[in-house]
Order: sequence, then structure tokens, then C-alpha cells
Amino acid sequence: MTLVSSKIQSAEAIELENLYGAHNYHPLPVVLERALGVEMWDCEGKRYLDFLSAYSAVNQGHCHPKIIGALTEQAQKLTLTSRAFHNNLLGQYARFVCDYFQYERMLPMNSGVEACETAVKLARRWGYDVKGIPDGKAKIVFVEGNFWGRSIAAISSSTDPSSFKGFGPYVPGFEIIPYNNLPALEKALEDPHVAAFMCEPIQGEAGVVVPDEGYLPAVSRLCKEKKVLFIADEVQTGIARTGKLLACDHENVKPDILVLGKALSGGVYPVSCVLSSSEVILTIHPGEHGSTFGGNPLACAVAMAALTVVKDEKLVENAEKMGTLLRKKLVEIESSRINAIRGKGLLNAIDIRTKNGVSAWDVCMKMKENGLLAKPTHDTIIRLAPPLVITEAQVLEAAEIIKESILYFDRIG
Ligand code: IF1
Repeated sequence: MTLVSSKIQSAEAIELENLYGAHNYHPLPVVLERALGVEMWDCEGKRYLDFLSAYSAVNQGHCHPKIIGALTEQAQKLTLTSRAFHNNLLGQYARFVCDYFQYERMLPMNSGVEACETAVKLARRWGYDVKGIPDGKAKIVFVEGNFWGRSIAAISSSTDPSSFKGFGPYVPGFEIIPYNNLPALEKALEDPHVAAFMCEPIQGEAGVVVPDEGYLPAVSRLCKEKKVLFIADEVQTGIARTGKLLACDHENVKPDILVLGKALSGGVYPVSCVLSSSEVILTIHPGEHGSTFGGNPLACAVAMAALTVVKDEKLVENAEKMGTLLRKKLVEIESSRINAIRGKGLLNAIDIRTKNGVSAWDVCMKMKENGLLAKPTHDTIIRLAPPLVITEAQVLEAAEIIKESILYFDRIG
């Protein structure tokens, strides 16, 4: 048995993944060894600014001392009881998270996809028990470009072939309509068997797609009129990322079911949850849904610490302020390669035009060389989403790296 070495070099670490791991990813060739706040270091000690935040899981910054403190303290007391028994933290955490987001009840899960799946199950059950949809007929409406994970249900609602192709047959009872299109929603909701409409308030994986102002309030109104639950997947947009506690808050919309994950733990541990009313959450009875790890005391302690950091360090305000500064600096870059800059708070994207064979991937490789880590999505889009603890000096440093990396390709033709 070979001993695990923390002194491994980057090339060897990548080779081992290639040799022994599944090939379900194509990461940027960087091997990270440690991180703090917005900064990360690779095996050779090179420093980077993190502009991905593990897809918005690390909103509070890497290895936040208060969150790691809660983790290590709780880890020495009690980590997992299963839900066969109570633990001393779950009730306190449920009250904490309900007060924090202003909902009546919470159902704890682990990953984002499990929480989204839970929301879909709750909607179907509510559809039968409360709305009175005939058994087996419940329909959930989704939007094109949505992303909520890799399970069979999640890919059954996906319009991205790389997610769904070759994994059928798919889950029935799902309808997919265009995003940001109210007439399409109005039409879909004419079917009395629709239990819920689910979408991201800003689409993350689709490329930071911000819907028109007024879309979400109209969605909420249409759903109410038709007695359909509005499920907001805020797994990526929630918890201060977009410069409000929730992206729905930009338009003062309150979803009937709110799904949270990622930053709920500050990225130290998989913690997700579904928040809703008693009417919805209590439609599921003992034995009908659950998870070995969901609601475990370690997760409860970590999530309470992570949410406390968001308030204590005013991350909503900082995301708004630093996001505005970042976009201001980015629009100043004079390059014909840039199609558009968009986003809210610190969830932003540069839309890069592929020119002379230079793609978003090449720009990300150049940024990596220059000390900033970001990942392209869909060939042409670079998501820019640093931890929300970023300082003004770090935003300016990052903007300079991004500018230099793009202008480099303009200089060489
Ligand atoms: C991967 C993407 C981002 C999500 C929303 C639910 C989930 C996600 C809005 C599921 C997950 C992740 C999954 C991760 C990469 C990442 C991602 F590029 F793949 F699409 F963020 F944009 N709802 N998003 O964004 O949460 O079960 O993963 O905890 O590699 O699949 P999960």
C-alpha cells in the first residue's frame, strides 16, 4: 500500500486521477493544495485568486476560521446519529434556518440535487393531497437551460445533451418551456394537473442568464392564480451570492418552495435543505422520504456557523459593492473579444467571442498562468464568482489579470 503524500507534485497528482479515476470531468490543469479566503495555492506553491468559489459553495471564503471552528468542535462530540434517533442540534438548526429565511419548516438533505429532488417530490405529493390532482397525473414544469444536478430526475428535465444523452429512459411528468417567457408559462399552467414550476432565479450553468425585470414577480403571480407551487432553485444564487440574501429578493418574490445548498455550509461539507410552508412540508409523513446523513449534527453546526458568518461579515452588502466594482472594471476593457459582461452581485460572466481559434478555455488557461482561476462554461462564457469576502484590492488585482489575459490574445493577433 502506497502512503498518501501531501508533498505530491501537480503532474503526478493529475496522472493518478487519470489512471485510477473516472473520466467524468475535464478540469483546468491546476492542482490545489490549500486555500484561505479568496486565495489558493497549488502543489508548487503558486498563488491564485479563486474566481469560481467551487461553483458558489465557498461564498464565505476558503477555510473560514469560524466555520472550520464549528466543524472541528462538533466533529469531536457527535457527527451522525441517523434520523432513527434525535440529535441535540437538528431542532435548533431548523428554527435557525426558518427564522433566517422566513419559512415555516425545513427538510434537511446533503447535496443540491437531493434537495431539488425533494422539492419535486414534495410538489407531487402536495399536488395529490392538497390540490387534488388525480393519482399519477402530476406535472412539473421546468425551463430550458436549467441545471439542478446529475440524478435521473435532474437530467430528465435537462435540455443539455451532455447532461441527458445516453442516460434514458427519462422520468415522465416533466414539461420544459423556454426561460424568461411568460406566455409559455401561462400556456403551460392551463393544464390543471401542473403541481409546480421550478427554475433558477438566475441560471448559473446556462451561463449566468439573468431574466428580464418583472419575470419572477409575474411567475409568482401566475403560479398563485393557478394554484401551482413556485419552486426557486437558489442552490447557486442563494446566500448572498447575487448581492441580496436570495436572488429572488431582487424582485421581492417569495417562492413557495426554496431550495438551498452549496454555501449553506460555506463549502466545507455537503449541506442542503428545502424550505416551505407547513402545508407543503407536512404532506410527507414518517418513512416516506429521508437520507442517512440529512440533518446530522455536524451539518447543523456547520450550517449555523456558515449562515452566521454571512450576517456578521455583511457578505450581502460586500457582494453587491464588489460586484458593481468588478463589472465597472470589466466593461472598461477594450477588446473586440468581449461580447457582453453580465451578472448580479458576485455572480458574473464574460461572454467571449471565439476569434482566431482562441476560445474561453484559452483565456482561462492564460488567466491561470497569470494567477486567477475561473472555468469556462459552454465554450464561450467565463463565469466570475469569487468568494464574497473579496476586498477592493483583490477585485482590482483580479480585474487587471483578466484584462491582461484577454489583451494578450489581441496583441498576438
Ligand atoms: C457538477 C455546473 C454549476 C446547481 C443548481 C442544483 C445543483 C447545482 C442551480 C446541484 C449544481 C454544480 C454541480 C457541479 C458543478 C456545478 C455547476 F456547472 F455543473 F452546472 F454550479 F453551474 N442547482 N451545480 O448549480 O447541486 O448536487 O451538485 O450539490 O460538477 O456537476 P449538487
